[in-house]
Amino acid sequence: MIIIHHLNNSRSQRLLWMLEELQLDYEIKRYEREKDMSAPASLRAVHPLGKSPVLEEDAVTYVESGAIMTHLADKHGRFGPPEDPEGARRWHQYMHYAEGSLMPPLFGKLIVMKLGFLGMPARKPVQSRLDDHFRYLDDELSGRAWFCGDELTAADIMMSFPLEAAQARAGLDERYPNILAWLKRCHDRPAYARALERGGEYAYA
Ligand SMILES: N[C@@H](CCC(=O)N[C@@H](CS)C(=O)NCC(=O)O)C(=O)O
Repeated sequence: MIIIHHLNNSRSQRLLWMLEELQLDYEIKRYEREKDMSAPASLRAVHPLGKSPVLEEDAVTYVESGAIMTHLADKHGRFGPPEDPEGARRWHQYMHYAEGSLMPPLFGKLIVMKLGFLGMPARKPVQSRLDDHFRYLDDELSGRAWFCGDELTAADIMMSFPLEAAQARAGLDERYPNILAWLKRCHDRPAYARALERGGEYAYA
């Protein structure tokens, strides 16, 4: 049995999507963010870092979205790296890029905006870094439906959270039509809709 420790409005939503794409049985344990957006202390009883997602399967505890996705893709033989070398290269790149390159400036923007007046001098440079990413990604999606080619892979599922958050609060708009079309393709998938239904509150869809 799979148990997913799911925090509302968080990265764990994309793991529900992956589980729905794989049509697996799973149980959701829910956690509600505190007023300051942090996870409740009860999540620390599951893993010392107290972050979501956490996946438990066969008495093993998995953390880090990318590692969890890779484990699921390997185990079930679906949504992993495409067979063609270019598709596989892209898959590995985007599995890392989502958390390693795109989330840091998004988090930076969140902090800078929270700082209000104090954060003013940092607004432009942070947004300019984000715009570099959006331009690059829009170009990457030109002429291909998904990040690695013609088929949805776990790399797309990893990329969904940062790009949803970017659309909600970091200036990802109609200047980047290929990304918006890709987001729509993600949101149109029946498994995505089922994951939303099961996950509860999610501000970014
Ligand atoms: N790189 C980790 C990040 C985990 C993470 O920071 N999760 C956020 C949810 S979006 C969280 O639990 N935040 C609550 C907190 O930090 O207290 C992953 O992808 O799994």
